[in-house]
Amino acid sequence: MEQVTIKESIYGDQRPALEQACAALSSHIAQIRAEMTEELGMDPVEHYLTRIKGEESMREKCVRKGLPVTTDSALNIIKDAIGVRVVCAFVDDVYEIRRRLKESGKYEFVTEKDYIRHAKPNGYRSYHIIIRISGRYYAEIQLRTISMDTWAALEHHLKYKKEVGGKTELIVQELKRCADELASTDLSMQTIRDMILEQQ
Ligand code: 0O2
Repeated sequence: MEQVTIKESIYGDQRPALEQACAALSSHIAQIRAEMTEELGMDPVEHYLTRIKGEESMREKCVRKGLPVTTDSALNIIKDAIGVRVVCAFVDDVYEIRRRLKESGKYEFVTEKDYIRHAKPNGYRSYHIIIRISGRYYAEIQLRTISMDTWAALEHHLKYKKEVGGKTELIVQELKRCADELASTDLSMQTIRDMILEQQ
């Protein structure tokens, strides 16, 4: 008789609790979004996504980091089993959402990386926060603007393509130039929004 082997989840028996923590974080972001929409008279969030890192992707990350492929590595050493990406219209909204998350006092802020004020050498911009929920699960929150998100998606896509004809250096330079131009456009858009708000 054919034997079917069911692979155990890398999250062990923690998966339902992890999903609950992810759902609670998602509702909190929805609540912040609703409050800000009410106050600003416009929705500051273009879209947001929450996810539990896929089984294979988590296993691959453990291997890539030289860690044993265990529930402990997945939940306690790697800190993005829960992931949230909030894509905002304007740069100020990124910092405002960060402030509201922090001031809610609901989470322990473990690390923060401001790749907006300090872009990565390749031009990557985003605000990353690792939080701990109820002293148990880690989550990575990425906050960024639409332009930053578009650039990251494109760069991610290109990273996996083979460069043809030794043009790698040029591609890297051009990507960086695009990232800087988008950042400058973000600043102009923010200034326009500030002027509109002042007029109102
Ligand atoms: P995935 O598959 O998207 O989750 P970490 O690797 O998380 O332990 P690191 O690299 O110091 O630690 O974290 P960092 O810099 O905060 O980056 C975490 C995530 O941000 C990455 O997750 C990417 O999703 C994204 N990111 C960081 N740098 C870049 C970049 O240059 N380009 C793009 N497109 N995305 C980036 P993972 O785990 O690498 O991958």
